[in-house]
Amino acid sequence: MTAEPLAFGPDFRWGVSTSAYQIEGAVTEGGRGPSTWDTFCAEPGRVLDGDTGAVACDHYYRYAEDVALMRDLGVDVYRFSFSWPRIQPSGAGPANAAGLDFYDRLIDSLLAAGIQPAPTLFHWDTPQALEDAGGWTSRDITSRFADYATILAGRFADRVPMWMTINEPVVLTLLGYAVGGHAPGRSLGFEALPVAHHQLLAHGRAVQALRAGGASNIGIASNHAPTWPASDSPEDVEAAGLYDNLVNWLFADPVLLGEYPSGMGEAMPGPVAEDLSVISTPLDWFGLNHYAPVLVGAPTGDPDTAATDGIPLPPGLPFEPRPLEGYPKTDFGWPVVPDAFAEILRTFKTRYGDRLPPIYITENGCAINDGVDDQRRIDYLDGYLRALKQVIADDIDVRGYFQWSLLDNFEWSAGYSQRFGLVHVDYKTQQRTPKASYHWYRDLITQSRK
Ligand code: PNW
Repeated sequence: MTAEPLAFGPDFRWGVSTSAYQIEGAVTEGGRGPSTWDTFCAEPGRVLDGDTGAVACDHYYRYAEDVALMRDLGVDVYRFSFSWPRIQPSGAGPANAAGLDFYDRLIDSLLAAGIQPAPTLFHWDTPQALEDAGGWTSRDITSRFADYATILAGRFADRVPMWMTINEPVVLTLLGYAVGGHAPGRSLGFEALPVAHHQLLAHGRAVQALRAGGASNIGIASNHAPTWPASDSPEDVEAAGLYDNLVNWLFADPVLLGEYPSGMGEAMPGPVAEDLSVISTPLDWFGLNHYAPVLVGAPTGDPDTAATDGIPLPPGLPFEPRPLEGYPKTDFGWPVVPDAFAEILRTFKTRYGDRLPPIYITENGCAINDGVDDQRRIDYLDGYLRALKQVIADDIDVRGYFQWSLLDNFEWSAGYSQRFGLVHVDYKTQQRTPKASYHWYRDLITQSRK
């Protein structure tokens, strides 16, 4: 059986994604201040094998080699993130010149290689000093974030053609503050809801600050996936619906509709109605990160039925994630379900209609730990891109796809055990070796431009 060749039109934008803490290293250099992830990694038992991002891929020093890898790959766009504690070591006050200089060098070398820089302002590395003052539980951080956005626009708006504010506010809320599996490691349960509101408000304020500073073409990078009920029982359907509101619509509705899903606004702090008008400041595009669907049922009280990736969930939750069987799995244990990718895109179209701006896929990829012979990554990408192509043919306006990730890198609480890269990294020598999937992706990009 030979499938039709996979190609997209010549205008479709191809990219790769990374984030600062996951690749840069050099955490005490160039005047960088500590972030919550430096602190979290130093706490015993938080990250697998005690790994940290102290060196990571040494990208701070090897960025030129990484830009050359992207040039040879042929991507149009590179999505990376600014490290807030490199730009403002304590999260407030004047910019750190050496931090800005690093991103100048990176951005200029990307432009020289014909690659558009597409930075994210915040990918989870909160300056520790801000965390000490309450972090994302405190409304004050939204003012700090707006100041930070102003600094970035002032320095880079002349050269950066595409911007995004915050990466996956849902993951910082749930893993960072509700269950504590990510930095800052807090276990607030439902008390973490203000963290969602403050990130959304920070997003809206940053959009306004970026535009005021001359930046344009602004979006967000939000993680979304279908939530499937574990059975047809009314209890499971209700539990899955709740979970769906919490992980998907709590984050997308305020941005795209200017409202919270019903009942959820009341749980939020501050002048919520006023805030929603800032949060829904129109975007030029919506960035969607997608990995895998989630199966959810009503709580059984049996700790063995819940799939929590080893993170203990607070007791008394009204839902319970369950293992999704019957699909191949990546080495991280995430199910491979290309149809779910199509489903979430169609759901966005149905839910938001004309209020949905053009979409970019700002992350998609898989952990496959097979070294450079990563045929299983090629199979994953092929399946997900075929699903995407079908959705585009059905008239959903998706303008680009940014694969996660260019390099194997620091996979948060899983340390270096999970490899998402198109390029293999030997963490002892820092040697980069393109994998089979890198060559496959390059050929796909070439084909699509014909
Ligand atoms: C994203 N989940 O994180 C992040 O944006 C990346 O930094 C990360 O490396 C990548 O996906 C792979 O994990 C996620 O639990 C973390 O569903 C957790 C989930 C999804 C995405």
